[in-house]
Parts: sequence; structure tokens; C-alpha cells
Amino acid sequence: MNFLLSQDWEAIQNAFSGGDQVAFTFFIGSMAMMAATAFFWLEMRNMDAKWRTSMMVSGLITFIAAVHYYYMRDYYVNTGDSPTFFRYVDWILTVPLMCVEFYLITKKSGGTIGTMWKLIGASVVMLVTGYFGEGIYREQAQIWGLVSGLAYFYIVYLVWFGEVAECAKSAGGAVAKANSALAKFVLIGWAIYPIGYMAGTAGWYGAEGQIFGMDLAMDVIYNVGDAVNKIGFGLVIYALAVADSE
Ligand SMILES: *C/C=C(C)/C=C/C=C(C)/C=C/C1=C(C)CCCC1(C)C
Repeated sequence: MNFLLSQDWEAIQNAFSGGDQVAFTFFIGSMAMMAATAFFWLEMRNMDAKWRTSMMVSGLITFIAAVHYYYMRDYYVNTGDSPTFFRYVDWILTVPLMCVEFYLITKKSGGTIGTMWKLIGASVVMLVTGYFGEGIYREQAQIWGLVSGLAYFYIVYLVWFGEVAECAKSAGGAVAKANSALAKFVLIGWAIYPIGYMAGTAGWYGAEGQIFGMDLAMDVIYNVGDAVNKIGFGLVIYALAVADSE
């Protein structure tokens, strides 16, 4: 970290996490998720009634993450291991809620519960197979990663070209704009996670913890991904609610 003097950086890290970048990003992640939750829930009341559920769900997503980050930091600091189980419990709760957001913004223009369950089903397949590769059958990380990746691309397909995209397009205006922003988060922001997965498992053109010989810290990558995606998703919904509440 050369944007800070190294002794400053060390002092900051020591203050929060005993001098450890992974613990530090858990700490900052926990704070950022809490702040985002307060923002989404307090702003909810300034929006038209029809957007309040979406804002509430945005706050739930960051709230669930804030609580998990608190526990994940603790687990990591006490054991030195990645909190894989807590991580996937967090995701299995929050990613389906992100799928619900797609339903909530498109339901007025034909979005159905059936489509919502397709998204949720694919996200559960994506996460359960990811957990198998990362948490249980680590020597088969590649094959589980591949299955998980297929489910991920199905979600990408639905939100870019499939039913979700069609409903958003027919809604037009702020909803279409919000959907295309959320779709970009799914394609680009969510692509951060497979990089974290590869950094945490073996078999990706380097030793364990390496991709093409580069050393990368899985938990730091996941923590950055969560901050970008969970807070980013909520801000897109917020912008939609603001645009459509005037
Ligand atoms: C708030 C948490 C979010 C948005 C988590 C998203 C997680 C993913 C998109 C994970 C995807 C994975 C793959 C596509 C392949 C390797 C295994 C996973 C589970 C890391």
C-alpha cells in the first residue's frame, strides 16, 4: 500500500485488526454494510410507496451482510482460517434477495413469480456447487466451479436477454435504465467472485492461492466484491426510486 506511508498503514491496520489486511477488510466491510443499511432504511420513507419494498430489501441485503461480516472477522481473527461457511450462509440469503429485486422492479410490466424462482433456483445451484468446490470437495474445485459458472451464466442470460430484460424493456424509462445497470453489476461485479474462488482453491495455473502464478487473497477479493455489489445494487434501486418518485 503506497498511497499511505507504510507506518501509517500499519498503525491503522493494528488499530482495527491486529495488522492483517484480510481482517481489516472484514472490519471496513462490516462498517460499510451498516452505514448502507441505515441509509437505505432511512431514505425509504422519502420514496413513493411503490418503491418502499425495494428499498427495504436493499437494506436487508446490506444488513444481513453487516452481521455476517461481524462474525466473519471474529472467526478469521480467532482461527486464521477463511470463514467459508459464514460466507456462503450470507450469500445464500442475500443473492436470492437480489433476485427478488429484479422481480420487484419488473412486476408492473409483466415480471412473474415464475421468473423470480428461475433466478433464485439458478443462484442456489451456483452457490451450493461453489460451496462444494470450496468447502467440501476441494480437490474437485474445477468441476464444481464449472457447474457454478454455468448457473451464473444462466442468470446473466435472464437479466441481459431473457424474461427479465424483456419486462424491463417493456416498462421503459427509469425501470429499463435500472435493469441495465443491475445487469452490468451481474455481469461485471459478480465476475469478481470466480476470481476469489480461483484464488482460494488449487488448480488454476499455479499453487493454491495463485492464479497464473499471481498471489491473490481470496477473502480480500470476496470482500471487495460484496461491497461493490451489495451496496451498488442498493444504490441503483435508490436512484430508480428517486427518479420515479418525483
Ligand atoms: C452479495 C453476494 C453476492 C452478489 C455473491 C455472488 C456470488 C457469486 C456470483 C459467485 C459465483 C461463483 C462462480 C460463478 C464460480 C465459482 C464459485 C462461486 C460461487 C464463487
